[in-house]
Amino acid sequence: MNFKIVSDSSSDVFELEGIDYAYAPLKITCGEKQYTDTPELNVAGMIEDLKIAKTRSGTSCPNIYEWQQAFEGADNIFAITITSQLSGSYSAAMQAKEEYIKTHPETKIHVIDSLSTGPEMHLIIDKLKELIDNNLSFEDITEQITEYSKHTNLAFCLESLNNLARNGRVNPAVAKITGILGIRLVGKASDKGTLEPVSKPKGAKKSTLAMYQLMLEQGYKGGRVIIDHVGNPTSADSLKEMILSEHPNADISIGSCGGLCSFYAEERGMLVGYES
Ligand code: X90
Repeated sequence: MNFKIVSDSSSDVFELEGIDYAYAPLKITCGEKQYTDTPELNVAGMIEDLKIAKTRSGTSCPNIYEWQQAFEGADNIFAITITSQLSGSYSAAMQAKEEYIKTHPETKIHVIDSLSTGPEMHLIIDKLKELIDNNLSFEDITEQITEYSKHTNLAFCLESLNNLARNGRVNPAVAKITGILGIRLVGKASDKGTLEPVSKPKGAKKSTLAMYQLMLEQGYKGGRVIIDHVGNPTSADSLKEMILSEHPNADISIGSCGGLCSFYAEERGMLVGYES
C-alpha cells in the first residue's frame, strides 16, 4: 500500500522529503504571457512584469487532466486544494477523482478543500505526512486530518488588494482602503473559506501587532506557525520575534510565497498559517 500527497501549487509546497509528493500548478496569465507556478518561476520578475503590463492579468487553476496526472503512482492519495470559494481547483480535483477511480477502482482518494491557501495548506500537508509516517490507515488519516484542519488558521496582511479586486475575489470597496497612506489590511480566512477583513493598521509595526493579536483571538497558544511572505523578510522576522517573546518554544518557519500567492498577496504581503 503506497501513499501520496498531492496539492495545488497555492500551498507553496513544491517538494516534500521522504514521501511521494506531487503538486498541480496554477497558472498566471498576463496578456500573451503565461507563468506556471513552479519553483523555477522567477516571482520577483513576474511581479515587475505585471507592474508595467498594460493588459489584464489573471490566474487559472489546474484542470482535471493535470490533477489526474498528479494522482498517478499511488493507491492511497490525499489531495488538498485552495479554498473552493475563490477557485475552481477543488471542483477540478473532485472531477479528476471521479474519472481516476473509474480506471483505477482500487485507488482511494480523499480531496480536502482547505477553505484557505498557502501556509495553512502547508501545515495540513505536513500533518498528513506525519500521519502517513505513523502507519495509520487511509480511513484513520482521513478522520484525523479532518479534525486537525479544524484547528489550523490563516491570517494575512496585505498592502494592496488590486489583483484580488480586479479578478473578482474581493469586494472593490474593501480593496480601496489599501494602497493609501501606508494602510494595510489584516484579515483571516473565514470558516467558510472567504477572505475576511479584520483591521486596517497603519504602518509596519502596528500591522505586526494586529497580526499577532488576531492569532491570539483565534486561539493561538504556542503551536506551529508558518509565515510565507512576498519579499518581506523584515515583517516576517518581526512577527516571529513577537510570537517567540510570549511563546519561546513555538516552532515557527519562514518561507516565500510562490507564484499564485504572490500574485494575489502582492508585494510585501504576508500569509501566516498557525495551529490553534
Ligand atoms: O483558480 C484560480 O485562478 C485561483 C484563484 C485564487 C484567488 C485567491 C488567492 C488568495 C491568495 C491572498 C490572501 C489570503 C486570502 C485567504 C482567503 C481564504 C492570498
